[in-house]
Amino acid sequence: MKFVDQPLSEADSTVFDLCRAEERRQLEKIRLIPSENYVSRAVLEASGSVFANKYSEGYPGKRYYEGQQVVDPLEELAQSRAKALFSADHANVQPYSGSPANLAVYLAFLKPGDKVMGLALPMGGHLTHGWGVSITGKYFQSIQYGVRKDTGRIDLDEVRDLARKEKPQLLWAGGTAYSRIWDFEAMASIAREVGARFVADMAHIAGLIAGGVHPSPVPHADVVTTTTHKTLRGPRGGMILCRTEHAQAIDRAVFPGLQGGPHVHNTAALAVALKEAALPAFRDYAANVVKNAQAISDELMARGYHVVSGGTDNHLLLVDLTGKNVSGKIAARALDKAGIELNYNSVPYDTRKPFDPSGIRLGSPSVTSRGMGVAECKQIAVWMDRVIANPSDDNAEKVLGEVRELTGRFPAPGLSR
Ligand code: DSN
Repeated sequence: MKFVDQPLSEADSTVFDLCRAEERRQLEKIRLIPSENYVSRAVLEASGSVFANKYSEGYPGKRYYEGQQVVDPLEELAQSRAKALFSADHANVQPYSGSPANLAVYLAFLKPGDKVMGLALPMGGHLTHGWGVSITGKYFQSIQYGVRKDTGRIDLDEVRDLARKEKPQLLWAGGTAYSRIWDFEAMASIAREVGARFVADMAHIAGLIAGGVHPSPVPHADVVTTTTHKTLRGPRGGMILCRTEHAQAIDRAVFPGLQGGPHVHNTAALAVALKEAALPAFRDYAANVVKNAQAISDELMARGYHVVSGGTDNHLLLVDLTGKNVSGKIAARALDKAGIELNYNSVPYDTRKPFDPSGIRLGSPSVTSRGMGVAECKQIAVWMDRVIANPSDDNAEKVLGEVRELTGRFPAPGLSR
């Protein structure tokens, strides 16, 4: 059985070459998708560790498989680091990602047909906060709040009025394309007033909260869900934090309610990422993420772009290209050819379809992980403007040369040159 000992390059040169090609792509591009990042070499190494071989259904000290002598302390370590980092009573580190983490909350607290309220997807929310095409909008009655047309921001008076009228049993805060600070305390008070549980999905901003540059929902929410791979800069995965009173319901909902065995190699990588996020350097990282996103936003606005809500308080911005006479998709594709990777996105009150919307969404977590600063981010906005003004292949090609020169000067964590 010689093949089991071969390195990837020999065992499967096709996949090896694809891995190298993706590594090169991630090195050469300016990666601006706000839900992505570069994990450290240590996180990458733990993700590919022998824990991938292990089944561990259950929780530490109560498993359905033997051989948990090493896995139990590992999971306890990840739990205790998560609790310490976010000052939470309880942490479940098993969700496979953000959507399963959110589904576990539904399973813990609701029955099909119960009423939930969340920020609508086209207004910057997430599918699993009750959007119609998601199971959360199909199996539950869903009420959706939005952002104001004139400000692009959530209006808490509108949220309160809607909650009083509809009386949801679960109220979500959090989103995927909302660039302003959430008032978690006010959202919690609305939930309390109408008798709803308050759940904050901090997936996008978990790293900003860990780094102390954004307010934490933990003191205010019954439950906090998150992915672990966005600004938090951990492996692909999910996590749930909650008050002690909800710990049992949440744990049961994750396993056996929704999932089987946790992905223990991800638990290992998460433990490493949580250690990294508690370091003083991570506070600088989080502060720089915000500064960099604001630098891109300011430069784009100075060049006549409509940034939704007039700017950003966090790591991302949403740009409405309606006034630029180019769709989000055409702009995103041209920018990709120029080595600038982001995603097309609906903007609030978009008149175009989600698959060909008016906006683009971008953010600073990845470029900040490479050590780029305000000067580089302003330059990125200048290149974006050049490409959007003329999305031809020839023009994109010219910008690509300059982009490569910049990325060549900034090594990426975890990647070899
Ligand atoms: N798909 C993620 C994002 O890009 O924001 C949210 O789950």
